[in-house]
Amino acid sequence: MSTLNFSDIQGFVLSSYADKMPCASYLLLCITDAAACRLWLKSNIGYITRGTDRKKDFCLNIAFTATGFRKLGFSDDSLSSFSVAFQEGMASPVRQQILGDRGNESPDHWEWGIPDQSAVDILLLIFGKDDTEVAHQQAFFVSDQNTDGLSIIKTLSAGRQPDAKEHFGFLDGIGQPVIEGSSAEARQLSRTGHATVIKAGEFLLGYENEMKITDPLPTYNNEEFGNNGTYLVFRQLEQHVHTFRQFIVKQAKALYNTDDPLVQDKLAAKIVGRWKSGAPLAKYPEADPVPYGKFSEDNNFGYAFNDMEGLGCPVGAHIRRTNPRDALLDDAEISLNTVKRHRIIRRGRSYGDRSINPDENDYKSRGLHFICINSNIERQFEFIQQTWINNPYFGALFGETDPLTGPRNGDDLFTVPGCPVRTRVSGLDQFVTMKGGEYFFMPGMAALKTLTYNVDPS
Ligand code: N7H
Repeated sequence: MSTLNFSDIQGFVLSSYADKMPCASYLLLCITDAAACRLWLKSNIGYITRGTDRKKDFCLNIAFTATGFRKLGFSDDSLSSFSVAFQEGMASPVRQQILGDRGNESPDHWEWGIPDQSAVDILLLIFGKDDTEVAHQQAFFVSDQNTDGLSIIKTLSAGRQPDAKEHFGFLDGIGQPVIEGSSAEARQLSRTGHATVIKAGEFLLGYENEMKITDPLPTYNNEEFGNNGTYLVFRQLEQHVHTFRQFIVKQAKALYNTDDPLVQDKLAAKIVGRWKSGAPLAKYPEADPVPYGKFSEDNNFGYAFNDMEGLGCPVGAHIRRTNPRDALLDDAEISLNTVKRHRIIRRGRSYGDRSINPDENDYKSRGLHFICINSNIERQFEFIQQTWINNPYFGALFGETDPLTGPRNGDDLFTVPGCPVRTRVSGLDQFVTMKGGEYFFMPGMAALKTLTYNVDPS
């Protein structure tokens, strides 16, 4: 088992900071002067939160895009040692195709991350115990005067929410892998009743991964640059809460001829794969076992032995597509081991105010700043998005995509297996819209230091 070099890893890889720091600001920055930016980094590097820090007031982390690295002087040779997806950028035509960012979700409709218009160089993540602290730190680290060789393209905030749920009303952040060697196994076990320990190399460069290899490190200045670094995926996903609610109400009426809130909640749960409380349908197929207002972080379940047909959790449900667990292949163990190569650590947070009454459209913008960590964008995040979420033939289904977040393809179907007959939900609306995003590299601390020196000699 690998021993992690905690002090060289940025803290955000190991923690979401959510318990102590419910407020966050994500600064999308443009480098206007590389030399001044290096100086800015040099004077602030001591504030970057490391894996060994136990901060109480605020945390600060940083990540770079390929355009940012280029502005800082990375040569073509250096850049070609990074992931191809990272080099090309999320808005590039190839990645757009892979991710299914088409129609009103194509980059020309985004609010940021558009090449040549609002391309981002640096992502600065600031977390704080309250909004005042975050605003204070933001003013301290980046001035509006462009004196640090940086200008602010956009500030995305994720403020405090009234409860631990996301905007559609579900508990989120339950199913997370544990990084081998991170000492988080016991905590995860006691929190969720289960811990899937995954090789560190799936989330950090420089360690062995689930393929039993240690990937070559990206280089800059020295061969070790990529050590303890990782890739961070950021997608701003707007959630249409009123549309989701309307759809559920209308479909419950059409399919079951009822306005019963319990039937409506069950249909919504079938789409996600968990009840709003967080309790998994594979284990509790009939009703939410948790009293209203309480949570369940139960993650101790599979599908192969108790719900292969999807009578509890539909095969096409969001959580079953994004982590098929032991039911991807015929053999449960091989399935589990295969799925381990396609996991991500989710670090996203909700943005925008919670809808007071989802039955009415308040026309406010809200959603999820989806962030995930993985050491191989193509094999982890992009694979989940392309091969599982967007795939119309996932799990022997036909003409269906992820009912919650998938692109609509004209058929817009969702099958809810049932006995004696299945239910076919049709006319799914678009509940989520992609608004902007980018691929970043989050370097280890020693690598960050080399960014404060001069130009790449290679
Ligand atoms: Fe998803 N939601 O809040 O309704 N997600 N997700 N997700 N998601 C999960 O198990 C949601 C998105 C994963 O281990 C839950 O933690 C929303 C993308 C993965 O069983 C809920 C959006 C991708 C899991 C949501 C969104 C993923 C997961 C159940 C978009 C990857 C763990 C709570 C706005 C590309 C599955 C939980 C497992 C679970 C929601 C997007 C991935 C409630 C609203 C784009 C891997």
